Amino acid sequence: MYEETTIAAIATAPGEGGVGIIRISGSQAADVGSRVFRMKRCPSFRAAEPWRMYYGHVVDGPRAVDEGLGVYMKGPHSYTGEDVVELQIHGSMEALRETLTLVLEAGAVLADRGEFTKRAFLNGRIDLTQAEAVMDIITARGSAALTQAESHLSGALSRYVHGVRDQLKDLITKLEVTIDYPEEDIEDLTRDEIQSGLRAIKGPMEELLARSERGRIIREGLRTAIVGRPNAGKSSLLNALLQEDRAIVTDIPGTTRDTIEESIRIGGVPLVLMDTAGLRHTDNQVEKIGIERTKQSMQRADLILAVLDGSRPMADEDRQLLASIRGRQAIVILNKYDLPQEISEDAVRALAGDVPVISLSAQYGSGLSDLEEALSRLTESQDAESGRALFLTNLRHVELVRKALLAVERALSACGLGMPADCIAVDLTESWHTLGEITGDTVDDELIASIFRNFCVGK
Ligand SMILES: Nc1nc2c(ncn2[C@@H]2O[C@H](COP(=O)(O)OP(=O)(O)OP(=O)(O)O)[C@@H](O)[C@H]2O)c(=O)[nH]1
Ligand SMILES: [Mg+2]
Repeated sequence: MYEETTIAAIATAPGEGGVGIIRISGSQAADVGSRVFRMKRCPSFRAAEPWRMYYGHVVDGPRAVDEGLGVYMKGPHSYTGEDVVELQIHGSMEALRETLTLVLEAGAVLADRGEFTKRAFLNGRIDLTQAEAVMDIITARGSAALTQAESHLSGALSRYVHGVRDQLKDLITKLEVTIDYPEEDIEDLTRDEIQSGLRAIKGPMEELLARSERGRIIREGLRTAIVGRPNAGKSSLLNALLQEDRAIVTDIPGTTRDTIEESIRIGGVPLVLMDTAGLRHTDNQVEKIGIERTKQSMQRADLILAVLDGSRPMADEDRQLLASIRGRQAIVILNKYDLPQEISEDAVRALAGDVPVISLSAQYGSGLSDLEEALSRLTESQDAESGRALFLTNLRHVELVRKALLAVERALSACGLGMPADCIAVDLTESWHTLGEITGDTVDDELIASIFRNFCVGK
């Protein structure tokens, strides 16, 4: 089916750029390319030396539309595994659109989102984890996310999944021997073997899932909630970190009503900073809703920046806040350090436990570098961890591993209860099948279509 159509799309980002690329893939790629691109030293792409750049012009009949370079990549040694022609022209939207129109008139059809990568998958060039890694690289925020995506692209996740599936297959085979002779019970030896085999799978799988929480942070950023009493200086702190006047700052308590989210990068990991409505008792309806949102943000946060006005004695709201961050990942900020201080670090630790306490002045910027340093230390340790181990950065993979683990756990307890071999085999087969969905060995067309729908056009 796929060989029948030749697809084309603009592969570079919309907007102005020095160079823009049109990608054409399919059995007719060379012919389609030759119809719109006239090369100086070669009559057509069929006659061209593959993987060599040729200078030429995009032409519309006698009219030259743009000049550029054309390259022919012969299948199966191309991104899609099919014949591919890429035209590198000037990166103006006008030139690219006009060239794409000519390419479509010459016989190509417009590519769907992710269709180039989908063809690479269907042609067996890459598996599903690698296809998804391509998209993760394109959308990576921060160096740690990029490192992980690259490792998935190189097949690290596939190798892990294949390894576990092989182990499961071995165990299933051992069980099948017993199933074929139903009158015989599973021998103790086999049972022990199966149990220890399952334990060897279970442990690493649990570790992988635990690490995948880190994976989410790397992908989406460390969700950081700035919370505290009204007028403590939360919005001032947000603005100081962003180095711009993003949030409204006034001396009226209760200025911020809605949660404001902004992304910044400190160290290799992105932070999603959330400025929130100040915590206090109020009868104002709008402020009440704002405070409710603050509480939600706090719950969802990976990190809490608890801001206190250090120039004023601790209030009940401050005490409640400090007590609520006990045991959470948090940094306490004593703001307004430019004024005489009323709150000591010891008083903070007595309520919040052993947390970093940083004195600074959001308004004048002093002490801000201490906070940035503390944040970078936090993200650096996450960076270092990410460099070493494999993790799951994709929610689809997390869900599948979780499901596969449940099946392994069921099989283990079935073993322990002395259940018949075929019962155990059912769970193991389910686990094997579920893991196969990660790499795409056992997926249906519907799922594949939905995965590639999230891709961008031209990839
Ligand atoms: N002296 C001094 N004043 C500050 C400092 N940081 C903030 N302020 C002042 O404190 C007041 C409140 O600051 P905001 O940043 O609006 O406080 P907030 O915590 O966002 O307050 P709400 O939005 O009402 O919850 C403003 O008048 C700021 O100028 C500081 O470091 N030193
Ligand atoms: Mg505010």
